[in-house]
Amino acid sequence: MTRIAMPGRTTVEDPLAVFMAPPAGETAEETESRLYAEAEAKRVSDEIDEQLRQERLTERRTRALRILLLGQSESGKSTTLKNFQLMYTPKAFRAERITWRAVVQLNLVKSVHQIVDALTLAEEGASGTEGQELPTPSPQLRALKLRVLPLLQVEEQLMKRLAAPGETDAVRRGAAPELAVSSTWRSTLSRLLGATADLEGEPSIDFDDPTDPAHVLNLCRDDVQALWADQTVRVVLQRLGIRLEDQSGFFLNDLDRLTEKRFIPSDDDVLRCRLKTLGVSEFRFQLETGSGAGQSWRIYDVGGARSQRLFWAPYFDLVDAIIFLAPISCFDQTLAEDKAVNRLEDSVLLWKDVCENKLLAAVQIVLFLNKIDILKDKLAAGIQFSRYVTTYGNRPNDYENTSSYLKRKFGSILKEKSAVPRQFYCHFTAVTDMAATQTLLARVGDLVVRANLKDSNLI
Ligand SMILES: Nc1nc2c(ncn2[C@@H]2O[C@H](COP(=O)(O)OP(=O)(O)OP(=O)(O)O)[C@@H](O)[C@H]2O)c(=O)[nH]1
Ligand SMILES: [Mg+2]
Repeated sequence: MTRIAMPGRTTVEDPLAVFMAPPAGETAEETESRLYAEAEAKRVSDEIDEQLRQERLTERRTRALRILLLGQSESGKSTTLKNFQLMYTPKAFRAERITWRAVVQLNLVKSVHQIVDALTLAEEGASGTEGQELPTPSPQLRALKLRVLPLLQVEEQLMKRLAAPGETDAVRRGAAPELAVSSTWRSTLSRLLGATADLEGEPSIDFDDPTDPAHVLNLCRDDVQALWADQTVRVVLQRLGIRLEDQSGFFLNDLDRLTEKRFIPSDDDVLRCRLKTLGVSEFRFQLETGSGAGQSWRIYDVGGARSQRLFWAPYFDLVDAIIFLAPISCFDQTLAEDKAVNRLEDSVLLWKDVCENKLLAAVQIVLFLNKIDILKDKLAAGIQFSRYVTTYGNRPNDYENTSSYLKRKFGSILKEKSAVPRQFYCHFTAVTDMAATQTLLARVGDLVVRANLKDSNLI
């Protein structure tokens, strides 16, 4: 007979053991039939459990799983969303190419605009960021600059065409105007521009339309090429601290292809072009094949600029997981919306806020330390990490050391700020790298599915 010890008392009989014990004086035959009946009862009970588990599984699967993309402006949220769209709804994604064509053209012209502005500063005798003298542009270079000026009108025209009604003023403010649109406006525009689509969902483009910016771009191609290759231009940009090649939406190295009159952006162009998000956009899809078939998903992409962050909170109690993007290449940059704030510092503060937010205490966060390709280029170009991140001290100015330093920093914040302990899922990414990103996103999806099943005691 089983006895259990009760503190401060004499031992008593375990009531469950008493209840479960075989009847006294049971014959061998009775034992056999009792054991059979017990096994049968267990089988039926297991069958019912399994049935309930399957029902709960189906119920879980019909509930959409939600991922929220967070991070400062230009951290790569919309680019991550584009990867999801390319993976799961490629036809619909490609049907929007006509809008992306205009965005790529706009991005290209923006780089030309920056060169023109830099040359104007040099002509006016301005000095560089460290007080250095800027070289004086030669008459030939000045003539070249004048020849590309029609492109600034193209920029104006594209901005007007792409901006949602009423948004034009907001985006034109400031020295470096940036176009920002909401996802609803983008799809409307896509439909307006490519009024018809072929059977593959490809929009048809009227390449002969004389107002198509491709015509001016094509005419200015050689001059832009010469401008970008000019040594004086390179020195002026360098002394002004402008690294066009590290900026979002840099396409000057693809000039030949982009200035073709029949240019259609590739998937890669669409991932690399820059269009700032306004508001929140939701992408829905359902998996058709594989182990997660039937599972519905919602991905939410928000605007990351400071004025946009107030729209985040309403999504906090809806989500199953967060992908937080911190662009670690921007250690030497400041926020477009506040020149006094270092971008890396802003990402770290935002990460702290997200980790300690009570509404998100039970939400799994996956961190993407993004733009590692640009980080590598900057370090290779000799830009000193410790000059901007003084706590880095005199450690080597290379990718291995800087990236692992940042990973530790973000990891320790997660540990310190999470009310409920969380696993630290951290990946070094370049979300413009389609193949690597899509593999990673599939793994993140699996993680969310597993966490969701575990929460419901289904695994
Ligand atoms: N080279 C490189 N470019 C990247 C990477 N990730 C994003 N970009 C580019 O950076 C730009 C900004 O990315 P977005 O995805 O628009 O940034 P966002 O976080 O949505 O920005 P907001 O909408 O303003 O909040 C785009 O031109 C992207 O192509 C990366 O890892 N490497
Ligand atoms: Mg965005």
